[in-house]
Amino acid sequence: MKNIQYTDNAVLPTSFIIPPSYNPNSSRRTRDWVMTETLDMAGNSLGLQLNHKGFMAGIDDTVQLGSREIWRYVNTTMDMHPMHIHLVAFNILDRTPFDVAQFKATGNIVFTGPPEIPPANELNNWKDEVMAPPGYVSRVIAQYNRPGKYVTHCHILGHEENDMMRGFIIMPTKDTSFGGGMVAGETPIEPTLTVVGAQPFRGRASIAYSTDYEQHVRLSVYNSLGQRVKTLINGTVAAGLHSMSWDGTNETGRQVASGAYFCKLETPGSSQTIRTVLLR
Ligand SMILES: [Cu+2]
Repeated sequence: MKNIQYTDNAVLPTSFIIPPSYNPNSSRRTRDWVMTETLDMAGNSLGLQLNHKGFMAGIDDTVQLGSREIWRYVNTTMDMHPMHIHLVAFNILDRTPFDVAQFKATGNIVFTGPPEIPPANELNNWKDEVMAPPGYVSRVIAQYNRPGKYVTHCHILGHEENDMMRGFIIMPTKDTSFGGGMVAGETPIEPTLTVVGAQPFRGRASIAYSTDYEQHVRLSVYNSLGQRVKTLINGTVAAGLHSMSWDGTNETGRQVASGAYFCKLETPGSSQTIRTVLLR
């Protein structure tokens, strides 16, 4: 066996960039997940449910692609449940105690104390799981950018299997009841641009960007001399995640040379450039 020696030149970053949190006022709707547990006469659990249904009971919840929602986990059970939303990053807003007996009797949420602000490790941060304590309404806010079928569930295996898991669908809808677009006072989170896949690329580069709201975007490719090689899109796009591909050709369809290229995403309020390298 060969004795390999090397020097590790890696340097720890002095700080991390944490993307800004969502403004709660930008939520288009609030969706409740009522968490219940059924017990037998001896107090043994017969199962746990979300909105009084199990996983196999079909899907009731459709979330508009690109929209933001506040989700409330309303925990009427005796236990803490770590609630997960699959493939969605959210901010934890707060947890508020409520009268469980009253809720069970009338269906009304009556709060019994002020909202409790999350501890520092949960505040202004990105999570995919929230601890939902018993007798509390736990609120999270997320933007639903990836179309498809997903689940929200308790992350304790014995709970999710018995039956604390529900599906939901993220898809474009014609729902305009929330007005669409931005809410007054909301600071827009500018679009983010990424090149997907291996770098340097051969053949086709996949470029993805997301926008918070419907707006005009221009996505172009420039060469290292600053000349525009190709415009990939120049028009109005809907809120959500979009992906485009660049096949290494210019406006006339000719293959361009190997080398570094710059993808530039421009909106009325922002401009962002990332580098990509084409190999022939
Ligand atoms: Cu649980």
